[in-house]
Amino acid sequence: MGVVNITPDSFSDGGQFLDRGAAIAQARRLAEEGAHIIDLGGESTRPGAAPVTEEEELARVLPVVEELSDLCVSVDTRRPAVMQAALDAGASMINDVQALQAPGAVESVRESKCAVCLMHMKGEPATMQLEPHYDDVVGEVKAFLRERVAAAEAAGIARERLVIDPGFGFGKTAAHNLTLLKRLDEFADLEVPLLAGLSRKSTIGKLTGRPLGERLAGSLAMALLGLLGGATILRVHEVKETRDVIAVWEAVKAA
Ligand code: 9MG
Repeated sequence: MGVVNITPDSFSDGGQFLDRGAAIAQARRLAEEGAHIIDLGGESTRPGAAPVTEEEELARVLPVVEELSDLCVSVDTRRPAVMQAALDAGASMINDVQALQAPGAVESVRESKCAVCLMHMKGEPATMQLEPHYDDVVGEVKAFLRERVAAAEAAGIARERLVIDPGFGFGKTAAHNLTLLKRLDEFADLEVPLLAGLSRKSTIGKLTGRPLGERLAGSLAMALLGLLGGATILRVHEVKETRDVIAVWEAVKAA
């Protein structure tokens, strides 16, 4: 899954693709490099990001979705109205960092055949990194995802449409993120495909001391650890290099 943020202030590529043409070109480049899914976002969930109105989010995302109708497009949004409009415009997946908890979110996706990513986040983006606490981070994240999968199924969204994501960096310290990554294989018993978003995240900065623009090696190491832990979708900024990691990992598995 290749990331294209159509925002002025996303944590890793804010401002780069706010221009519609640049966002479309970046999506096409990532697809050519081997991304199977393009994840478009019009709202930054970075702590401290300026709030965006629903109208602005729609204006950022919809024209780009419409231009990419030949690709498998995911839209990263928490807003039911944006989900609905994105699906009408041709999106194939909704990536919801709030796991369809907003009122009306389940209804927005239920009638479509789209895939849905249910992600764990503790708290709200603005405050989630203020001393997050867990007694058992793996157990609590798993219990949340189990409950959200059950709620989606009960609402009529078939399990085959669902993807789960522990939400690295969303209300988690570096230590929480590392524990989740080390024990990622424990999510297998939820029997839903696992997405991991580790690319360029602040834990890499913490471990390596590198600023955002210099986290490629750390991101690739994280990608490999995600694969080893059972992730089948990697949400990444650098697709070409991540494809190489996957090629090496697949060759070793097949040897
Ligand atoms: C939107 N977004 C930013 N980081 C993410 C992650 O780790 N997973 C998912 N599903 N979405 C993310």
